[in-house]
Amino acid sequence: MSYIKEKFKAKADELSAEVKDLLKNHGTKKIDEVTVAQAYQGMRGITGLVTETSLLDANEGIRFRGYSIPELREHLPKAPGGQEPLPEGLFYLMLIGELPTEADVQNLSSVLSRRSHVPNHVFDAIEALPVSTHPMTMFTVAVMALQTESVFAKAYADGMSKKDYWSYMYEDSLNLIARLPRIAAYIYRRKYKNGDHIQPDGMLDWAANFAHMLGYRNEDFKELMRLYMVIHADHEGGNVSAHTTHLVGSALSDAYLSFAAGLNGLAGPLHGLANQEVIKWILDMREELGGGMPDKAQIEAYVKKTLAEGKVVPGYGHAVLRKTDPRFTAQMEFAKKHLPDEELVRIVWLVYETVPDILKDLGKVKNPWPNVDAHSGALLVHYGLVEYEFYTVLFGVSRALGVLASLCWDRALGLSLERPKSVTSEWMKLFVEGKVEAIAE
Ligand code: HAX
Repeated sequence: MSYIKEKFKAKADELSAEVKDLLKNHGTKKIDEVTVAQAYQGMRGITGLVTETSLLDANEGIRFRGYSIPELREHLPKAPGGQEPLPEGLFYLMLIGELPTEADVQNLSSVLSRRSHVPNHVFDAIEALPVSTHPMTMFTVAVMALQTESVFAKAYADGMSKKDYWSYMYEDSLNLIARLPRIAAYIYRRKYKNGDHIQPDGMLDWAANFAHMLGYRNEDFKELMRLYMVIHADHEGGNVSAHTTHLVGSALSDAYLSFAAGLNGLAGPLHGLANQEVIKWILDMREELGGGMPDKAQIEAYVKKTLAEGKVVPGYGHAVLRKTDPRFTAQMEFAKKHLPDEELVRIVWLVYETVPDILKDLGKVKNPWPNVDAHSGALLVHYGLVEYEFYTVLFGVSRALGVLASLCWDRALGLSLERPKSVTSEWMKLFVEGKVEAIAE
């Protein structure tokens, strides 16, 4: 067993014992109550999930095992000569709960490189789809095709014991993370570069190799990919992609089945697809205004038009956050350092100065501030990655790090099949009239 896997097992055994005690001594203690509005309105604010890898604060933003994004940028190991954190290090942190050393990160980089072979039938499955297919659909199909490689599914079919679930989930998770950049790059080169594919470079770290296979040689773009893969990796457990992966995994579906389900949620415009919607919205605005840099009044008018058409302003708002997303700020800092004069970036900043006041004036938007998706497209366009339908695939590759680390923990802690109770509107009406009692199991 690899030393990282052994370390994970030791941590998992320790926490499993603590959770057993928690359940034995405090299992009936209430942590929340549920209102009628919460049942209808997306269960906002109900604390009903346990996710070890990260925790979101409405005002402060995300912390991964206690570390904020600025702290990750400071403390996680970097590539030689680089300044952005390596995503392998974040994966280690989410899995083990401790900051990795340089050697830990190098070890993970080479493990991922060794496991990155993708069988041909996965590429055949992608090729079977029309080139016009949305990249996220190709990506999910490819992950499903890769499910043939699940060691968890094979071991389950052979009758594995419950105590070994974590081990096979760990192997599947590492194998899947290792293979995703190759699959994503294949989709990109097939759809946008006439199928002119680029072989992996085993000497590069996970994110730099991804940039290389996409066809980008620029060192700053590699740095952007490292940062991008870190900041999109996890956002605690209740967001659609994380929750879906966890939910499907709770049926003992393997990592491939669970992650593919999560990707389908990420592909929705209110979640991960918002990154393509943002840049599309900005480019449409620029075109409608005749090209060039718009002024604040023009942006204001365009935002009001978007709202009048009954649409949302993409990249703004959040179900939990109530301040500017630190993932937006991290990208803004990157842009200030590397590409302060890029016109699209300056438009993003002017939109940031304009949109929050307009959303506040609507009186119903709980968070008028930008989220992670408001900035990412402008950075990618600068380096030449202009094919915005691909952006959610980048998000998906990164999201694998968080949701798969979580799946390892789910199986290590023996978390149960997820099965909350639902009621009908008929029941709800009787309940508010006092004709039926609240259901407590
Ligand atoms: N533009 C216009 N109206 C907005 C809005 C926005 N950016 N954000 C929220 N609202 C509206 C809602 O549509 C809702 O209107 P109705 O009552 O008429 O239905 C009202 O304000 C209250 O919504 P809320 O409670 O503030 O927000 P929710 O928790 O319901 O939804 C969303 C959170 C992120 C879905 C929402 O803010 C939104 O649609 N934003 C734009 C899409 C987007 O950027 N999504 C990405 C989010 C981050 C993420 O997951 N990235 O992957």
